[in-house]
Amino acid sequence: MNEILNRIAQCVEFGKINKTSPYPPGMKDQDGADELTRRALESGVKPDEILENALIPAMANVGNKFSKKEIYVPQMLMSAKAMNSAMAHLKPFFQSGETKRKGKFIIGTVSGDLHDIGKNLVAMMIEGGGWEVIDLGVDAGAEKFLKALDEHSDAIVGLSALLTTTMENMKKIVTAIKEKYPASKILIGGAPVTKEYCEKIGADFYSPDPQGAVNYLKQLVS
Ligand code: B1M
Repeated sequence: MNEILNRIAQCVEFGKINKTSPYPPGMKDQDGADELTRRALESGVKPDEILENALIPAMANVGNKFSKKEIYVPQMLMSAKAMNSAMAHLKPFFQSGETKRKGKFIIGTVSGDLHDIGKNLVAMMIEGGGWEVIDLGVDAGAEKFLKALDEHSDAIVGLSALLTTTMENMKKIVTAIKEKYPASKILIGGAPVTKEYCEKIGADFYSPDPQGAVNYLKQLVS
């Protein structure tokens, strides 16, 4: 069992989606995360074992390498695609409730802002960390976040902003959420955002990168 889990982890870490995928060149013609995950499930490996012992550690490595600038956005996106191809096989088990997730995470890019590449990376890393992600997309205002919280009041919230102008909308969203859900935890990030700004607007945590976001969520449930 360990061998197949190691192989899935390697596919995710190095971005090997499936057998026909030409990337990375060193893994050409080999099975990818897609085929190996299907085979692991067929041979009786449990979905949460695949998540905990292959996908999560692989994505943690990806996050750490990205934080240390050992890999860049394109490699991270390939890892995300490989992880998604594995997750497609696991999702039915999670959705049926047969396998438990660590919790729920609502994420969106704030009102007026259409940048979603960073937000998607954070969402993908958190999903890879074993959380259910509710992605509100881009241009999401307070109303949208509150509606999602009405449905998932135990969820942790993440806000992303890439513009100095739209960053100001984080304050409105944080204020509205804290007013209705004072116990909620809000994590913020995005290129112009800082720890000082996070403290100023009353958000709970600032992370400059996806791995920091994963670590924060992990620490909240440990
Ligand atoms: Co725009 N854009 N853009 N843009 N764009 C920037 C952000 C800009 C810095 C370019 C520049 O002028 N040098 C500038 C902002 C200036 C400022 O406000 N200080 C800018 C501008 C001005 C604009 C427009 C206003 C341009 C115009 O129309 N005149 C316009 C605004 C549209 C709008 O949003 N309303 C605009 C439009 C666009 C495109 C649509 C063309 C496109 C977005 C496509 C898309 O996202 N689907 C785009 C792009 C691609 C960029 C740049 C080139 C790249 C952004 C990106 O994806 N980076 C950007 C310049 C640059 O950064 N070099 C730029 C890669 C991504 C992985 O990084 O998003 O920072 P990032 O995410 C990081 C971290 O910040 C963190 O983790 C990620 C991974 O490390 N992170 C979080 C992000 N969210 C997080 C949340 C967390 C935790 C961590 O917790 C919840």
